[in-house]
Amino acid sequence: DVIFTDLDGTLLDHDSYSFAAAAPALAQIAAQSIVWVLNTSKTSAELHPLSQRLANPYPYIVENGAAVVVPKSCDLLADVEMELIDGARHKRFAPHRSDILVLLHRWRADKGYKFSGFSDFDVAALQEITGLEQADAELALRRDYSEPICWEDSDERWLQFCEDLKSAGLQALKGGRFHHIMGPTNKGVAMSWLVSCLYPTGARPRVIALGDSGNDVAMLAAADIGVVIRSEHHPAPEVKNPQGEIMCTEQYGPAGWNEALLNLLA
Ligand code: 2M8
Ligand code: MG
Ligand code: MG
Repeated sequence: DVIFTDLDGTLLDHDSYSFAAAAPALAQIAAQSIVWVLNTSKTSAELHPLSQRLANPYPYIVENGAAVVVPKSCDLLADVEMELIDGARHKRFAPHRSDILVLLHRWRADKGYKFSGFSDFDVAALQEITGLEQADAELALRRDYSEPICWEDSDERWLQFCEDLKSAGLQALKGGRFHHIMGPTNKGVAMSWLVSCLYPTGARPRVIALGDSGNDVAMLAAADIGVVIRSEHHPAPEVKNPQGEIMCTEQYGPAGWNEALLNLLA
């Protein structure tokens, strides 16, 4: 097996960001030496300490499929051409955030859309909305490829805004709290690319993916087993036309993650 997992609301509790409830399944993954890949909305800056806290030595996928990042300590994908950013190697699938911000701020000025995004927040404001610790909020603000926003306008204006995004080759993906404005990629695109790099020939392992929100749907649909993690905060996203099997957990967040993986790896 190979595992791809979302973090917030999935392996990490939506409010406390704790993964304590997933400890038994994490131990099982380590015992079986299973390759497991973090596939998240979070930034490369956030993933650097977080992957260490989780004792995960593998590449990770950041900002909703915007890039696969191979940290300095990991020697996988050595023969793949990548950009070197702050000592880590990035395979990029999306435009830079600076290009996205130019458009968003122009539209807000010209068309009067009402929204606020990470570029409007300071560390304290982001902590207030997300409950992140100060150091973690600082890292979440260091974004390379996407802009999470809170929409403060009507549903009708939202549809208009989505049309504008589309004409510019951009899209909005729904995370647990924010709409992520980003280029034409997703967690499924980056996952499939990484699977074909890790297993270029012969039999591929079974691909298990776990996630709780709309931004996870493409990853869940592209997996052999897509696990929808139940949320206390929002309804389960609908996974249309899955390539494999879809299952939903009984328990919420990391407890659901633990439940699903202990069953699947038994
Ligand atoms: C944002 O992502 C979550 C993921 O679902 C959301 O949309 O609610 C990201 O900006 C991420 O960088 C940050 O760590 C997280 C904190 O809740 O929020
Ligand atoms: Mg999530
Ligand atoms: Mg996420």
